[in-house]
Amino acid sequence: MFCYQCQEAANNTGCTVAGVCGKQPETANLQDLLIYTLKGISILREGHPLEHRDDCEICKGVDYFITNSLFITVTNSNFDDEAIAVEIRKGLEIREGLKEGGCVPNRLADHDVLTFTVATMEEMQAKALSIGVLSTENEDVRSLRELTIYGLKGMAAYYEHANNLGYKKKEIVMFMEKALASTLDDTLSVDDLVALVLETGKFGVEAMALLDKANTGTFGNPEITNVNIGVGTNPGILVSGHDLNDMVQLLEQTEGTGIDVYTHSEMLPTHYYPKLKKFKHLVGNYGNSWWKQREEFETFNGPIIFTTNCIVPPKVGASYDGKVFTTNAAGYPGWERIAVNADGTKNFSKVIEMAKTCKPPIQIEEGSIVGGFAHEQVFALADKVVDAVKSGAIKKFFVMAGCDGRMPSRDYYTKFADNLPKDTVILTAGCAKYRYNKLALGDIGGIPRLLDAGQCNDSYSLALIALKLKEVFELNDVNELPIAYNIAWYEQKAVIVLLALLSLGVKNIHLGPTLPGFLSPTVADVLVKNFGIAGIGSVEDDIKLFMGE
Ligand code: FSO
Ligand code: SF4
Repeated sequence: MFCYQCQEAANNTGCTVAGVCGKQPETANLQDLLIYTLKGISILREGHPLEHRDDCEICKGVDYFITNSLFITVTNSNFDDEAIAVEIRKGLEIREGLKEGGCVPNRLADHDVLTFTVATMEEMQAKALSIGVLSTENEDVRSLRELTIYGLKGMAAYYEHANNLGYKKKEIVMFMEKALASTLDDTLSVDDLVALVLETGKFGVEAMALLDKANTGTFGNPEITNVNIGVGTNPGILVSGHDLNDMVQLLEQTEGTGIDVYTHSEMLPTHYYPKLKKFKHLVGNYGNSWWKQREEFETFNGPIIFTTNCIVPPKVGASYDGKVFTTNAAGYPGWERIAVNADGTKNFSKVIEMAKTCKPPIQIEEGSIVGGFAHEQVFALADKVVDAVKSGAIKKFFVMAGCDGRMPSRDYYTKFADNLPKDTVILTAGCAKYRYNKLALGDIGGIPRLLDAGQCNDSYSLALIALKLKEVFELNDVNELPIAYNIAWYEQKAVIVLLALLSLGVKNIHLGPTLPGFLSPTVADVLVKNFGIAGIGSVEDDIKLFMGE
């Protein structure tokens, strides 16, 4: 195996024996082969006109297959070899169906990706050895191809959530196909691939905008909310991941059953949406970010649902091992999957019945945290914010969005938030917030110093807020605003957030705790020279640097 797609890649160069995330080599190989299979489908499908996609029998379900397969390969999403093998077989069937239906490639017509066959697990493992990341020899080309693919994985994750709520945009999937096909095209130069990376960012903005529309259109605009971090006295179901469509169905199905529902990690923003927070049995947020699950699931007592990543393989003998369910792209061997019914709904009755037999959660924290500062809520406070900037009460905003992770060096973000001057405000989104969302950071004239917009995809809200401030202050360039970007990354959704910010013209983003291992020195140099991308240093030095001291 060779995988270097996340921030925890071994030695920041790549996992080769087993994943730091717990991914076994066989699983990594199957994920590589699934991506390879998608490239074949993409070559056949990239030219399909938009109109044709709705009424073509062969194409039905292919958009979903592509996005869901990309999502399956996102870090910590799916560890289930059998399930991934099923997807590979499905992918080959789709490829053959497209060929039989008369689809002809516009490029790469002789490529192995259009004809290879594998049926058994052994054949898949053998095939995977020659098509993985290292099969691209030139390290710059490899870096740009993988940067594109990781951006697509993040984009696919966001697209899938929007799609689950009935919001689609075929142009986004068409771009995914073009980009996937391009990663096999040896005629493309390094410059072409740099342009492809930037275009990926542009479509990343589109995917995030679509998801924002889906979430706010379905559940209303997030509003300021105090979220309980203690527990109630009923048994509970804990929901992790990012899918709000699963969340609403579970809330409806648990209403009146005596079962409480809790959010974990990236599900916290559920509490901010008017049409979700109205459920009285949505009791609180239990615990912290994804990597704390091994201890927090032990004390929760009730069943847990993973609607997406981030899954941490349980320790042998973990008490919750038999109580975890997965759905969508998430999967873990031995954990039961909640399937989608023909009408698009899901039946959570097994989880609910299990919860009834469980003890209530053990309280691990008490009090509340505040959030819900997505674009409309911040726009509603715009006058206050603008006055505070004009009066000098707010000197600077810090965008500290992104992911949390296990590395002890991520303490940097806690210290950074804690040591920022008191006349600064942090704008956050994603699970990165758990490094500082329980600190007593106070407020500035009633504006909390930590404004949580929501999940990592809600970084889109932070971009809209920046654009709004640019308009209010009549500036020409978003980089003239008193906003600094100190972003933490872990997996591929953070990659698309980064590329999206670059495509919106944001410069001088600091990225940590380490720069991605998949950036070759040349590609890193391009990002540094054109966009001012930088890593992080010490808390003291960085605060001085950002504050212009
Ligand atoms: Fe975190 Fe995991 Fe949302 Fe990621 S829970 S790390 S970037 O999946 O998607 O922020
Ligand atoms: Fe390693 Fe990250 Fe890949 Fe897991 S996802 S194998 S930790 S690089």
